[in-house]
Amino acid sequence: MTGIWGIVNVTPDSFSDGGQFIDPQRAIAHGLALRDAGASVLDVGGESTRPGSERVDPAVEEQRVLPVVEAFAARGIPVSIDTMNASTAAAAVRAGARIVNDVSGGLADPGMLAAVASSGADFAIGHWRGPSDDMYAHADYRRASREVASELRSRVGAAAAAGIAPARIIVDPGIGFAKAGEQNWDVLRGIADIKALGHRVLIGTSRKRFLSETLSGTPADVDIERRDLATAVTSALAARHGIWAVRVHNVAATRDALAVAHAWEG
Ligand code: PMM
Repeated sequence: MTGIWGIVNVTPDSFSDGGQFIDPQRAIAHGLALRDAGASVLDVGGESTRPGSERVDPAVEEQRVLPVVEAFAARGIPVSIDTMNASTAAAAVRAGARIVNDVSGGLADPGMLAAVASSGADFAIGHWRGPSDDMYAHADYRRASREVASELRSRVGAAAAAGIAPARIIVDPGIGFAKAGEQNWDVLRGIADIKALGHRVLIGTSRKRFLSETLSGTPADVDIERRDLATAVTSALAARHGIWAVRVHNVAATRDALAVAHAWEG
């Protein structure tokens, strides 16, 4: 069964829900609603990684996320902390997070791998080629899924060398990160290359720009409802391809899509 990670962005500027949940009480209420809708993990983030965004001071990031992580952990809800900062990752695990989700796979902060190793948390390694402010400068691939898989393999090797047991590692091809338009579809078409790494695979397509581009045929954004419908379809296809979990904003839509996909599979 494909799991659902519900996104709780405690940020003023995330890609599609920026500013809605910057107040911790609203973020907590939102996360609880996502849990009730069927999320198996709540993924809490305090720094936007949308294209062009700037880095956030780790102290500000911690202020945003720690009360939210604590509130979910106190209710026994599995929490993932979406951060590129080792200090935030360590603090969030102390506050109860069970998974560190680093979209940079440990590349952004040289202290990340050691922090995760000693924390005992699971580690979601995202494929990444550089900070969001100029990530499209690195969007150059011949065989996208092969290159993403081979770069992820080297990050998995670095994580294992730092003492993170392979069973604790999750891999994520980083949809939208240093990948433009069709390159994202190339990665998804070749998802078998990512699965062949032998780890749990997490995918985040939710509301991303490449879906808008596919629906509209132009770089213009389509509205949230259409992006959520497109995301629900990618969730169903992820289930079809044996993906371990999908990271989404609209948990209810993906829950329904997965129920239908699983019914078809029998
Ligand atoms: N995408 C975003 C943020 N965190 N984490 C993982 N593991 N995979 C992703 O694809 C991913 C992520 C950016 O999306 P958002 O700004 O809508 O949260």
